[in-house]
Amino acid sequence: MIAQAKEQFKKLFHKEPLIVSSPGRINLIGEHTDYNEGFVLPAAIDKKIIYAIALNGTDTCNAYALFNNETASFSLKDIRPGGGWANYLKGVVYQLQQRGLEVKGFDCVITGDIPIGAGMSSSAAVEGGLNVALDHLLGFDLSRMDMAKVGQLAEHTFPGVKCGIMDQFANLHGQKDRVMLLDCRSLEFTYFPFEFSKDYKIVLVNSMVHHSLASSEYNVRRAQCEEGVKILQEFFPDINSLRNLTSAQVEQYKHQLPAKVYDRCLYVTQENERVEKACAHLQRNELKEAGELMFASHEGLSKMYEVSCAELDFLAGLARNRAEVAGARMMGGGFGGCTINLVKTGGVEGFVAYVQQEYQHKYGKVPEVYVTSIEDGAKVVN
Ligand code: GAF
Repeated sequence: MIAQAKEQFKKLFHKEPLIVSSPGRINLIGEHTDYNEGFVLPAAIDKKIIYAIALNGTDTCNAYALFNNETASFSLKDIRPGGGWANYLKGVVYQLQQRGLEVKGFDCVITGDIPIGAGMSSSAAVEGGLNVALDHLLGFDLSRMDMAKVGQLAEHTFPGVKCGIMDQFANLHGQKDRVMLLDCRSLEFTYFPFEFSKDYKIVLVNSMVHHSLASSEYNVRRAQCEEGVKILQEFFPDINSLRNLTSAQVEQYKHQLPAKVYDRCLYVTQENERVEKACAHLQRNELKEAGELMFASHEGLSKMYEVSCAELDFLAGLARNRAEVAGARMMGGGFGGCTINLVKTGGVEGFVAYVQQEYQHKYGKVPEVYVTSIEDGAKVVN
């Protein structure tokens, strides 16, 4: 991919580019908790976006996407939302400008192998890659967390998804063979080794359903959580997010909340509790116990948070039947995309064959499967 991006860049722009590699992410557990100031357990992976990029001495940014052979250009003086994948570039540039940083015109070629709309956060990879590239080329000296905040705000203001910080954080802080526990309230995080990687593989199964509802319903879920907090503030005046509550406290006030809002709040508080328990199990190498929490997470996402779909439920159900799978659940924002499965190394082949056969039988299409490894975050490669 790097060679391809370089070659195309030279062909179009006749100079040597800087190369930046920017990964997608997985999340073991802790879904829809980040914008509720809760906990997440993500890692950067081997699927990535590649940038070949150089400054061009003008006020214009030119981009060429190798994955669909589309070009996009925009002026630094007049950045407005719109334009598919280019929206993410514009959002980053705009947010850097909002911080008072002087962005200069650039040319770039983008390619990658993160499947779009599969819940592996290709958008955060596009944002993070540009952040890292511009930081390097223009010497902004932003911290990785600041870059993550730029990407998150870009997403809020340009595509209009009111996302949390998990995806941008994971893309920019990933380390090889380490998962990260992020506290989305304090933004403190710890790395711990993915010790079980010898015995278990992270297998992503793509439902091949593209999440068209994702951005609108995502924002609805966020608003419902905020509504819940507002109502519960009457009983807990000090709270400002669901992170401040336990699931028992939410249950206690069930009748004060509209039914859907109650379900959303209960799911989030339970999921936060699951992340903490899962971490303890993973650190003791208790994969079965951690895996059970993943299945429970899926159940909550499907029934209470209502961000799954029939195909993802089917895939999680298939995994449930298999002895080689410790745990599985839908991953990311939902309404399509992948399930994440923790599968015994020796059982991967059998599991993949079983899932592909059953899924094809039911839905008439073969799911793509990615056996992933955990890798470094976004970085300059040359
Ligand atoms: C999407 C968002 F971008 C993340 O911030 C997170 O909320 C996730 O959905 C759900 O956990 O990937």
